[in-house]
Amino acid sequence: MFKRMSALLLAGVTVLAAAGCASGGSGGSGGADDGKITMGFSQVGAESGWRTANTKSIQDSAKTAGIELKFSDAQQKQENQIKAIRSFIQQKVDVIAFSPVVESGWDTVLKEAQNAKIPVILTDRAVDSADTSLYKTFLGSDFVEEGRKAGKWLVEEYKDSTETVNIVQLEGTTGSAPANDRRDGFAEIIKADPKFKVIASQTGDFTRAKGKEVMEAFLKSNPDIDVLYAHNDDMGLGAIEAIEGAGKVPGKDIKIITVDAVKDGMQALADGKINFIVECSPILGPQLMDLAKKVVAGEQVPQRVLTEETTFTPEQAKAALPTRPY
Ligand code: GYE
Repeated sequence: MFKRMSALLLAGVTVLAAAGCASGGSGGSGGADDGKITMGFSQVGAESGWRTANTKSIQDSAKTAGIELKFSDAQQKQENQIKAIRSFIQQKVDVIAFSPVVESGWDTVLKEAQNAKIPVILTDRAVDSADTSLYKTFLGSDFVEEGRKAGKWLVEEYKDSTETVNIVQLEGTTGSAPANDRRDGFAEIIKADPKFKVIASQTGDFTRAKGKEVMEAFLKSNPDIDVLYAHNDDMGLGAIEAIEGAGKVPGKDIKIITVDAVKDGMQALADGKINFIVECSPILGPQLMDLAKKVVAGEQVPQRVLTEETTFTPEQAKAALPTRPY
């Protein structure tokens, strides 16, 4: 009798252990014993075309990879992301991934995830935590390089001119990695020639509405704007409305550089309203799911995984548009 019972118990333990193993042996079980990986994902919000494409990529690839996704939209608020991460910890998910709205202020909650032995993957945006053991890897673009690419196009465009070039800048969300880095990369390149002057720079929070509003204010206080550098397509598209509203021709009276290369941006580029777009790929889902599987299995992954990106002129946009997936 005792023997039979202990055999049964042993069998039970083996099954449990196997389930634990399959769900990653990372401490979290995701509440399911079916061997499926559960990922908690805290998204920034739905502020731009880029973000919509990014969300779709993550949701679609979770399905394809057989990963159960708990998805939460933070509406561009850090406090909502912290709440979501805490709730993922409570639910004992196998892995947490998130795109941090701003760079600072994550150490406490990341420590909580670490203590709960739940691995964290940074997607798209970085944190400025000194302790890099708080996350397993960071998947996303090199935003400084994107800013440099924007600056290099400008330098080339005005290489024969000796006159001052008045630039206005629409920055992304204050304190976010892409806003900081795209500003710095651009500044690094244009500072080589004093004819380039950033005469106004303000956040448009990565949205079309804010981009329009801030550009209207720029136009009112600066009669002589030569160039707009917008940290994403959406703000650039909002600014185009403001420029047209002021009776000027976007792409001619004011040259426009943006970042992202989502469909609406590419259409405006093909139409000559934007002059140059630096690509930033939102299709991070497949790589994210791949990294998640490895991390949950306890495999080593590189600390940094970069996305490959290019740039587009109007001609290149015309050629790329028919097959552009987002
Ligand atoms: O460029 C912008 C979005 O973090 C790279 O966020 C992302 C940026 C993207 O709102 O459109």
